[in-house]
Amino acid sequence: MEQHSPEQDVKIVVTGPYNAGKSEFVQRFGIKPINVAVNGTTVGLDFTHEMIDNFHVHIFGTPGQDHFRDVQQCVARGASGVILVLDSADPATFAQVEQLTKRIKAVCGRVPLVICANKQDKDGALPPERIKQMLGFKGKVIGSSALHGDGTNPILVDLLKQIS
Ligand SMILES: Nc1nc2c(ncn2[C@@H]2O[C@H](COP(=O)(O)OP(=O)(O)OP(=O)(O)O)[C@@H](O)[C@H]2O)c(=O)[nH]1
Ligand SMILES: [Mg+2]
Repeated sequence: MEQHSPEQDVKIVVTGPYNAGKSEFVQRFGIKPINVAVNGTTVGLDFTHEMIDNFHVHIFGTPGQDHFRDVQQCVARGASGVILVLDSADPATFAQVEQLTKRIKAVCGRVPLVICANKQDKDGALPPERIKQMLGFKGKVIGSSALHGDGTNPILVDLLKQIS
């Protein structure tokens, strides 16, 4: 008889500065993604789920605006991995990475984190290697264009590898 390994539930949180493309990223997964937003900005959360290998992945997106910091922590609590989305063409927002990472670690602990260098399709987008260097980040920085669905899946797969 064919053997099936049991599926494993995994919660992933997608966070990052305002307007970086978090909701667009989450929208690339699952059948009917949810986005709780007002006038195009997330005020609640993004949510979707998808099977990847034997993982049933539950993907939660946080708001980006700083005054929603309590909501960010509420949405992120208990996640086993973090995708931190940046707008690669907006380096002024990179200064928020440290504070956001601290805020998420406070509720998730020291879980694997991948930086998504999003909006690679935009003129002036900095390449992932340059962003990694600017941040002094030791982990993975992977490029994507969530708008076109380019590079989003490999980022999630890479994070899942680090979790399993
Ligand atoms: N060119 C380009 N635009 C993108 C990309 N990803 C997102 N956008 C656009 O950037 C804008 C903001 O995207 P959102 O996904 O709403 O950003 P967010 O990070 O969820 O924003 P908040 O929830 O308000 O913090 C929208 O107009 C998106 O269509 C991308 O890869 N390339
Ligand atoms: Mg959003």
